[in-house]
Amino acid sequence: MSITFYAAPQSSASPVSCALRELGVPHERVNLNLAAGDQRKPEYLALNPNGKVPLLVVDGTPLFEALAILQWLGDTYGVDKGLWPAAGSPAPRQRTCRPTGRSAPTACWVREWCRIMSTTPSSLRPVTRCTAST
Ligand SMILES: N[C@@H](CCC(=O)N[C@@H](CS)C(=O)NCC(=O)O)C(=O)O
Repeated sequence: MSITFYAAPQSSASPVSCALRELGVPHERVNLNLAAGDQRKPEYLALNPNGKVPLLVVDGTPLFEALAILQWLGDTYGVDKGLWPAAGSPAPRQRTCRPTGRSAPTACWVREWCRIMSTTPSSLRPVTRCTAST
Protein backbone atom coordinates (compact mmCIF):
# COMPACT_ATOMS: atom_id res chain seq x y z
CA MET A 1 0.00 0.00 0.00
CA SER A 2 1.39 3.41 -0.97
CA ILE A 3 0.67 6.18 1.54
CA THR A 4 1.66 9.84 1.25
CA PHE A 5 0.98 12.06 4.26
CA TYR A 6 0.70 15.81 3.68
CA ALA A 7 1.27 17.68 6.90
CA ALA A 8 2.60 20.77 8.62
CA PRO A 9 4.36 20.83 11.98
CA GLN A 10 2.25 21.70 15.05
CA SER A 11 -1.03 21.53 13.15
CA SER A 12 -4.19 19.44 12.84
CA ALA A 13 -1.93 16.93 11.14
CA SER A 14 -0.12 16.17 14.41
CA PRO A 15 -2.57 13.53 15.75
CA VAL A 16 -2.36 11.77 12.39
CA SER A 17 1.42 11.92 12.58
CA CYS A 18 1.26 10.33 16.05
CA ALA A 19 -1.12 7.63 14.84
CA LEU A 20 1.06 6.76 11.84
CA ARG A 21 4.06 6.35 14.11
CA GLU A 22 2.25 4.46 16.83
CA LEU A 23 0.68 2.09 14.32
CA GLY A 24 3.97 1.67 12.45
CA VAL A 25 2.47 2.58 9.09
CA PRO A 26 5.06 3.00 6.33
CA HIS A 27 4.48 6.28 4.54
CA GLU A 28 6.12 9.20 2.81
CA ARG A 29 5.67 12.56 4.54
CA VAL A 30 5.39 15.82 2.62
CA ASN A 31 5.55 18.97 4.74
CA LEU A 32 3.57 21.91 3.41
CA ASN A 33 4.56 25.49 4.12
CA LEU A 34 1.17 26.89 5.12
CA ALA A 35 2.51 30.42 5.53
CA ALA A 36 3.72 30.33 1.93
CA GLY A 37 0.33 29.04 0.74
CA ASP A 38 1.36 25.56 -0.44
CA GLN A 39 -2.11 24.34 0.54
CA ARG A 40 -3.73 26.63 -2.03
CA LYS A 41 -1.71 25.44 -5.02
CA PRO A 42 -3.88 23.87 -7.73
CA GLU A 43 -2.13 20.51 -7.54
CA TYR A 44 -2.85 20.31 -3.80
CA LEU A 45 -6.44 21.54 -4.14
CA ALA A 46 -6.98 18.77 -6.69
CA LEU A 47 -6.31 16.31 -3.86
CA ASN A 48 -7.95 18.23 -0.99
CA PRO A 49 -10.40 20.89 -2.16
CA ASN A 50 -10.56 22.21 1.41
CA GLY A 51 -6.95 23.37 1.11
CA LYS A 52 -5.99 22.10 4.56
CA VAL A 53 -3.71 19.59 6.21
CA PRO A 54 -3.81 16.74 7.06
CA LEU A 55 -4.23 14.82 3.85
CA LEU A 56 -3.46 11.16 3.29
CA VAL A 57 -3.23 9.78 -0.22
CA VAL A 58 -3.69 6.01 -0.14
CA ASP A 59 -2.94 4.23 -3.41
CA GLY A 60 -3.97 7.40 -5.21
CA THR A 61 -7.15 7.98 -3.20
CA PRO A 62 -7.17 11.19 -1.11
CA LEU A 63 -8.48 11.06 2.46
CA PHE A 64 -8.90 14.32 4.35
CA GLU A 65 -10.30 15.56 7.67
CA ALA A 66 -8.23 14.39 10.63
CA LEU A 67 -11.03 12.42 12.28
CA ALA A 68 -11.81 10.52 9.09
CA ILE A 69 -8.13 9.73 8.58
CA LEU A 70 -7.71 8.57 12.20
CA GLN A 71 -10.75 6.34 11.96
CA TRP A 72 -9.44 4.79 8.74
CA LEU A 73 -6.00 4.25 10.29
CA GLY A 74 -7.58 2.69 13.39
CA ASP A 75 -9.83 0.40 11.36
CA THR A 76 -7.03 -0.62 9.01
CA TYR A 77 -4.01 -0.92 11.30
CA GLY A 78 -5.18 -0.57 14.91
CA VAL A 79 -7.41 -3.59 15.49
CA ASP A 80 -4.67 -6.23 15.25
CA LYS A 81 -2.49 -4.16 17.60
CA GLY A 82 -5.25 -3.93 20.19
CA LEU A 83 -5.33 -0.15 19.87
CA TRP A 84 -8.69 0.17 18.13
CA PRO A 85 -12.05 -1.57 18.56
CA ALA A 86 -12.96 -3.99 15.82
CA ALA A 87 -15.74 -3.01 13.45
CA GLY A 88 -19.07 -4.13 14.80
CA SER A 89 -18.01 -4.10 18.45
CA PRO A 90 -19.85 -1.14 20.00
CA ALA A 91 -18.90 -1.82 23.60
CA PRO A 92 -15.29 -0.61 23.48
CA ARG A 93 -16.30 2.55 21.66
CA GLN A 94 -19.10 3.23 24.11
CA ARG A 95 -16.71 2.78 27.01
CA THR A 96 -14.16 5.20 25.61
CA CYS A 97 -16.90 7.69 24.72
CA ARG A 98 -18.20 7.99 28.24
CA PRO A 99 -15.44 10.18 29.76
CA THR A 100 -15.63 12.65 26.92
CA GLY A 101 -19.31 13.41 27.41
CA ARG A 102 -19.69 13.93 23.66
CA SER A 103 -22.59 12.71 21.62
CA ALA A 104 -21.05 11.40 18.41
CA PRO A 105 -20.15 7.86 19.43
CA THR A 106 -17.78 6.93 16.63
CA ALA A 107 -15.94 10.22 16.65
CA CYS A 108 -15.35 10.74 20.34
CA TRP A 109 -12.69 8.05 20.73
CA VAL A 110 -10.53 9.75 18.14
CA ARG A 111 -11.42 13.19 19.45
CA GLU A 112 -10.15 12.07 22.82
CA TRP A 113 -7.00 10.77 21.16
CA CYS A 114 -6.57 14.10 19.39
CA ARG A 115 -7.13 15.97 22.63
CA ILE A 116 -4.61 13.86 24.51
CA MET A 117 -2.03 14.16 21.77
CA SER A 118 -2.40 17.89 21.32
CA THR A 119 -2.64 18.94 24.96
CA THR A 120 -0.42 16.53 26.88
CA PRO A 121 3.31 17.18 27.19
CA SER A 122 5.17 14.61 25.12
CA SER A 123 6.85 13.18 28.23
CA LEU A 124 3.44 12.19 29.65
CA ARG A 125 1.77 10.94 26.48
CA PRO A 126 0.79 7.30 26.26
CA VAL A 127 2.47 7.25 22.86
CA THR A 128 6.03 7.95 23.82
CA ARG A 129 7.23 8.02 20.23
CA CYS A 130 5.33 11.25 19.61
CA THR A 131 7.65 14.19 19.90
CA ALA A 132 7.53 17.92 19.38
CA SER A 133 8.59 17.34 15.78
CA THR A 134 5.16 15.90 14.92
N1 LIG B 1 -11.33 20.08 10.07
C1 LIG B 1 -10.00 19.96 9.52
C2 LIG B 1 -9.20 21.15 9.98
C3 LIG B 1 -7.84 21.17 9.30
C4 LIG B 1 -7.17 22.53 9.48
O1 LIG B 1 -7.77 23.52 9.92
N2 LIG B 1 -5.88 22.57 9.13
C5 LIG B 1 -5.15 23.80 9.20
C6 LIG B 1 -3.84 23.61 9.98
S1 LIG B 1 -4.17 23.28 11.71
C7 LIG B 1 -4.78 24.24 7.79
O2 LIG B 1 -4.45 23.43 6.97
N3 LIG B 1 -4.82 25.54 7.54
C8 LIG B 1 -4.42 26.10 6.29
C9 LIG B 1 -5.40 27.09 5.76
O3 LIG B 1 -6.54 27.17 6.30
O4 LIG B 1 -5.06 27.80 4.83
C10 LIG B 1 -9.37 18.64 10.00
O5 LIG B 1 -9.66 18.23 11.13
O6 LIG B 1 -8.63 18.02 9.23
